[in-house]
Amino acid sequence: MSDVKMIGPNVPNMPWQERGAETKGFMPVWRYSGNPIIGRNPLEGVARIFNSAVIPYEDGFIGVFRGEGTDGVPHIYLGRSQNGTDWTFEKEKIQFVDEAGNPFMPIYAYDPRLVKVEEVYYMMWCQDCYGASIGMARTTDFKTFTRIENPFLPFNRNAVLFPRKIDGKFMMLSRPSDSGHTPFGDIYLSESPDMVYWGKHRHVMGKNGDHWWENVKIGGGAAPIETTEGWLLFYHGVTGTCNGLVYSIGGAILDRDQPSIVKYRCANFLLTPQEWYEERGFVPNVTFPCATIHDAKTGRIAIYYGAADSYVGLAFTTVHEVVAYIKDHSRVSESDREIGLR
Ligand code: BMA
Repeated sequence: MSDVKMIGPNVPNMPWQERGAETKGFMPVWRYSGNPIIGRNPLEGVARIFNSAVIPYEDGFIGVFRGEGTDGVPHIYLGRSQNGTDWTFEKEKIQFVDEAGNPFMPIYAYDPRLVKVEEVYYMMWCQDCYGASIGMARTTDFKTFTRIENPFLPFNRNAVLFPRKIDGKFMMLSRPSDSGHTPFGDIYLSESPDMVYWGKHRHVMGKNGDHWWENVKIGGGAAPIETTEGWLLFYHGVTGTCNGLVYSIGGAILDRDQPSIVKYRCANFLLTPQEWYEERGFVPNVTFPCATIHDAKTGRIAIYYGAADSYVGLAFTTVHEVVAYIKDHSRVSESDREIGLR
């Protein structure tokens, strides 16, 4: 156990379940016994919901969900929940507008994240801009979703905003790659004074040939959680097998003031596909974290992850357990430790 403290809001109504007897004590993360929390055909015209992001809102929770249409095309749907495990969805996909209020829909949209910075909720996702790129929108009421400038050039499919500015700047993780199905990728950090112009790009951490479970590519997952040890990042790490890719959940701790510096990086995965809903589905063997709900007072963390590109799963840990585990199993390479500018 670590005496680390989480810095952030108290969310006493967050979903929570104690570690069950069947989960091994030496594993730092355990699954919700009611998984998957979202099953197939969750609403008319949507075959699967997965890789989705949630956040506390009013007296419950709200989220943006990757809904794979029955035409095979992904779009983002709004969902609400009182307890964080039972969700209801709006029938219509989110209708985005431009800054002038005119309809401005992405051709497709997937892997959304949802992060609140200074009373504004920002969404980021992957969409087409003459190639896979990051799209962004802001809302304050979850009624009007205003798209703002695309932050990066193609090709990039995976962006995660920090929940507060650092030194007056918005900070965002992303994973540039090529136009294929992301055959490679490291996590980078960019900053912006205004959510329009992004720069000061820094390498954060790379795929790791020494950790076989993440030796193909990695990408940001949930919005980083601020702790007294640094920014706790749950991310996805990918390996290749003779039967395709396997997506696991990893953990790292980034420097609080300069998050391109990796302080600790867990050499072991925190969670890897093993349950039927993770091993079996549209894309087998995928656990893909996109959000956490966490409570600073108790240190509890609920991780929301996509499972097999078909379901949403929920897993739990505490900041004390997971930070201790990451530190105990940390192996940081020279290039991850660097500021990340060459
Ligand atoms: C990635 C993304 C994710 C998906 C994963 C596994 O490239 O498309 O949305 O979960 O592949 O299919």
